[in-house]
Amino acid sequence: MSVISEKIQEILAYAKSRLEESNEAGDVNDMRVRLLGKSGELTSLLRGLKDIPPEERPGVGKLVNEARDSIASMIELRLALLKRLELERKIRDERIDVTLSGKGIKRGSYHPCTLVREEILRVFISLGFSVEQGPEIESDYYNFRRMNMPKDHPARDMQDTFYITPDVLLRTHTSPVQARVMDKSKPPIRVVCPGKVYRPDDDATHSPMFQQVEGLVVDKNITLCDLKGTLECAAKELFDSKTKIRFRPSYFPFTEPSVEVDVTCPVCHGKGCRICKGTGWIEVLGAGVVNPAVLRDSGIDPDIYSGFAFGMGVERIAMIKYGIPDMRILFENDARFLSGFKEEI
Ligand code: 2NM
Repeated sequence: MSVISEKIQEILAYAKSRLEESNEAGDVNDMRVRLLGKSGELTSLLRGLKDIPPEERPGVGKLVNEARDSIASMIELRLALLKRLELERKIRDERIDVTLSGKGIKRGSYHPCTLVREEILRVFISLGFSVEQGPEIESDYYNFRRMNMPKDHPARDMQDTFYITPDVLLRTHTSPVQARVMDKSKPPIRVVCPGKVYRPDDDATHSPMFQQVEGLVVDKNITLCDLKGTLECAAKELFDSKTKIRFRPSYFPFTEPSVEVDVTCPVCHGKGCRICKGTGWIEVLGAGVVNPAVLRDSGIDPDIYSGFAFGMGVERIAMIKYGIPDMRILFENDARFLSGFKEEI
């Protein structure tokens, strides 16, 4: 009896010291198997009960069972302690310092052409124009015929064209939008038409796809003076308030008279520099008084109404405004270039 009792005390002491050294739940579970499992020492003590005198068996059995219970509760206590320590470690190590400054999300910026297009629109909207858009795939009829350019017209060579079929093409200008506006509305008309246009040219100053903003005003008594006043006002808003403009005679089939419009160089203010090639002036758009034939084809009586129209290339204005030497830079989408434009619309 006392031998077995000593053995049990030994096992209990062993269990206590080993459990106190166990710092992982896995080790504690190994101990459970070792001490309480089928081939554990307490189990073999129970098996040995048959070899001791029958009258001693109940007492020994009780001792062994008490030892089992006490080891089981030591194991549970140890596991609970380890779990609590692990939680405390996590709370300590994984704490988020909410006072640290954030990493910051990189903010995108508008493309310079978007900035310029929206700025142009803003200026004309402030002058009472409304904005209209139309299809990029157009009919020969709206793109050319309605712009006073029948199939054999020499001016078609001025605007080399991407054809889809002989009668369907990628619009070469946004003028067809204005023809559609004249079809559906009566004067007074004041519209600006922004959008992508397509021409098969590709070099430092031409891209096969570029953006235009064209404008159209039709009302009674509209003259070249109204055109000049409107464009002078817009140029002062778009560049700077000291900007002057000048008209040079030109030719478009859809306007008569037609003009090219120069502004005083926004970089050197007329002194002469790289951008204006030393002339102090820089060409920014084409314009004119709407050809009476265009009005008539649109169902507007040219004896009662007259109009002016203008058209500008957004990329070209962006190049002038930001001193960009090659148009292709605007289409490469190199983030190092684009991220320099932080203005808001
Ligand atoms: C330009 C230059 C001059 C123009 C004319 C018309 C319309 F619809 F009235 F006929 N739209 N746009 C026009 C006139 C466009 O771009 C350089």
